[in-house]
Amino acid sequence: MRSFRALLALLLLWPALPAFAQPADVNYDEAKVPKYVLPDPLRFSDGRPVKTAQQWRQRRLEILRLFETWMHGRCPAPKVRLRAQPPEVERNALGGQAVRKQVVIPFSNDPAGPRMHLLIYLPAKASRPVPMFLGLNFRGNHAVHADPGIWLGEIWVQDQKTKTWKKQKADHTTRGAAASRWPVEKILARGYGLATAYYGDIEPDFDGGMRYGVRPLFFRPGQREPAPDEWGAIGAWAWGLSRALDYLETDREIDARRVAVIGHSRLGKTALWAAAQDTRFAMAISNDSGEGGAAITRRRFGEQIHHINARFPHWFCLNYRKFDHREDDLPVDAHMLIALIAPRPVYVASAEEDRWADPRGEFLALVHAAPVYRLLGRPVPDLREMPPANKPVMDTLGYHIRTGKHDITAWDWEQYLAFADRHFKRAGR
Ligand code: GTR
Repeated sequence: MRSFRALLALLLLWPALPAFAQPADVNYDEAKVPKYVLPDPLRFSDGRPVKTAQQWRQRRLEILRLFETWMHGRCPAPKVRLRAQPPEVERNALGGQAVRKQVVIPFSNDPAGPRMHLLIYLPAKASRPVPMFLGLNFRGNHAVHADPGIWLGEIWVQDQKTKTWKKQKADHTTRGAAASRWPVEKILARGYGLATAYYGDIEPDFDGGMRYGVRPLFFRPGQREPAPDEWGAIGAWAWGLSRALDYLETDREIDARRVAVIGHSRLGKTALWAAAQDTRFAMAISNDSGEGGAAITRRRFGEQIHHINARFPHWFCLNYRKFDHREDDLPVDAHMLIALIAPRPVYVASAEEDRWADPRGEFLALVHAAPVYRLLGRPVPDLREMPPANKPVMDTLGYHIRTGKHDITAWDWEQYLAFADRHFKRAGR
């Protein structure tokens, strides 16, 4: 009886509980954020100022190396183009509204090795190549939409008792389970396509999951773990996004020069890193990406480096652990990650109740990336004040803070569609 009551209390409390036990040393008091000095993106490491677009191109490479060395690790350059299998195409999907394509992209010749399953929806009535949103998903392609034609793939699940992970066929009852995060019909009606893949296809998201993913495919003979400056899981997922883009480039119905890479939370960190490295991505959208994504690391508010490295030791490169409790020594910060994407448009979004991700820190990264956009002659919105809730600001940079929780919602997508319209649908395109 007592345990029944406890269970009832837990169920009633459930919506109010944070998604995980918050560490005791987390700061949510703005007055306790210590003063910090950000590295200047417009100054070379040797102190010389960056005054021209030409100089910025050199400085950009310097910053990219710093992110590779200290935070995300180096990703291997693709030596060979992966050979995708011929896609399965359904021209009458979603009641005639969409063309659906599904394609298997093996990452090696080993039939048991990792492979990505890319799900693509295109508007059925497009008369010319369409611009796209491309993003990884958390729960498998079948969870993105209830469409019964989506392959029911394998996903990684953790056994709650033994805490061990295994890969198993997804349960058909989870079809469409994440549909609130993927307003497919709306995206199509606005003239865009959507491409998505399950992030666990590239590397499963747990400490020790590396051996089931793509990273070991690039080890030197005898190598068992990445060098301190070699990629972590976020690097692997970002690499996977670039391989998905390789595929989109081969599809004549898609305009691969207008692909926005998008992601929520850890996959928002991934989207930013993908766009920072791969200049083929025409736009980046970071939804609630927080620490290690859009949020300024030097602000000690919400999640910090030591929290993330302790809970997710596989996400960043080994060198990143040197900065636990030492964020001021990190040679980069989030504004430089955004600056790496300049002059391409970047949209950063926060949610009011998502204090763990530090909404103000996410906004400030845009503020401090803006000088790079200005140097490159790109208009930026007025970022003097953080806008009120649910009032987006957008130009080449975009930002909003939405009321509500850590999530990606239909309202968030409305803003991303408006942002994409602004940049992808200008006259002449
Ligand atoms: C949290 C993590 C965040 C964020 C989030 C997510 O637990 O601390 O950095 O990435 O997970 O991806 O859902």
